Amino acid sequence: MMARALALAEKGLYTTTPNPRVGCVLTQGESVVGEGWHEKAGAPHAEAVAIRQAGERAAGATLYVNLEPCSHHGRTPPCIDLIQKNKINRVIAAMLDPNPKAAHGGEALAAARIGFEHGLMQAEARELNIGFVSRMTRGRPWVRIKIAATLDGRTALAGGPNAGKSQWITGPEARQDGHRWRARACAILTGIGTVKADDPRLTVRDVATPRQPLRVIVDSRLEISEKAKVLDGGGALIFCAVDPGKKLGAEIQKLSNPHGKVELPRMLEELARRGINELHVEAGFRLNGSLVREGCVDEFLIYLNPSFLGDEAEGMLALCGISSLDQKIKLKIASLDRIGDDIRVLARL
Ligand code: AOF
Ligand code: ZN
Repeated sequence: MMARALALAEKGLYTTTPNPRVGCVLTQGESVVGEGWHEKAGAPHAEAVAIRQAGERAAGATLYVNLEPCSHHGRTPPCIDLIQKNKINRVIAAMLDPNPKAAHGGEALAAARIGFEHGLMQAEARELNIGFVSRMTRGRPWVRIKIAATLDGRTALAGGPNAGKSQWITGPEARQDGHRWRARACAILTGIGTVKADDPRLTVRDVATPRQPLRVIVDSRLEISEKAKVLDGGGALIFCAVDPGKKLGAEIQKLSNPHGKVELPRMLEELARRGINELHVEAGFRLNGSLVREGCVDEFLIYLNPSFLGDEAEGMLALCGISSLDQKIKLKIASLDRIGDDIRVLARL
């Protein structure tokens, strides 16, 4: 039943931001009497949808949900009130709610003598809402750097007439898979180097989604051209380290560090403040390296194409100052898959 609740929650993978992905199943004995999932902020919570579907059969039912029912009046009324009113007998949550404004619904239910337990499939539940948990507990998004590289770790040509060219290293299946990861992100981040070299749109195209992530550009000296495709349609957000003298049809925010660069950890706090749970980075080796050096990265999504470009081509990460093997940046492989002719590695710091 909890696996079903998680599968329902996943239907909101592309849409619930800034809210968590939540699914709910109501049962009477062995049979399911109601199901629901949260579609988007402002829409009913998963519990409310499932209870409505169950109607009179909600009384005496067991409720499975991947997140502790909320105790607060937010955009919708508290789910614990609905649970009590509908005489649910027992509530099983995969995990407690890390949102301090909505938490402790379980305690309130127990006080009202409704059975409450949590911990069933907790690891899967945390994984599904990894960005929401990160924002609530650390005040920053979960940061995922996506890289497409050759087997020798090269991401673009470095010199010659095609310097900076990186389209395309991986095959169409891997590129479409990359768009699915873009779609689930709340924001997509790149640097001015990539804007100049590739002129990317940073939109989700290869998969169907009703929502486009926020586009964010790190551009310390505010060098971006007003014709850059990433600015098309407006709504982008640029972080810079100089006083913005020009208008670009995008929001510009100055966040400078003493080196005249964008203060990256503060940028993450700022993105969290704006409700960004998962941040998807598609940048070049310079910004990737700065993010790693400043402790701003949680995981790498790396697509490896079975080819070589050789040592003169650009690498993945600018990491100066590693002089002993003890200093190497160690990762744990979270998953390993074949996507078309390429390999996909998800590795965590
Ligand atoms: C959801 N969907 O199914 C559940 C949530 O301000 P609101 O009303 O949108 O409430 C959002 C909070 O409610 C959310 O951060 C989480 O703590 C809690 N539970 N949220 O969006 C749901 N059950
Ligand atoms: Zn709720």
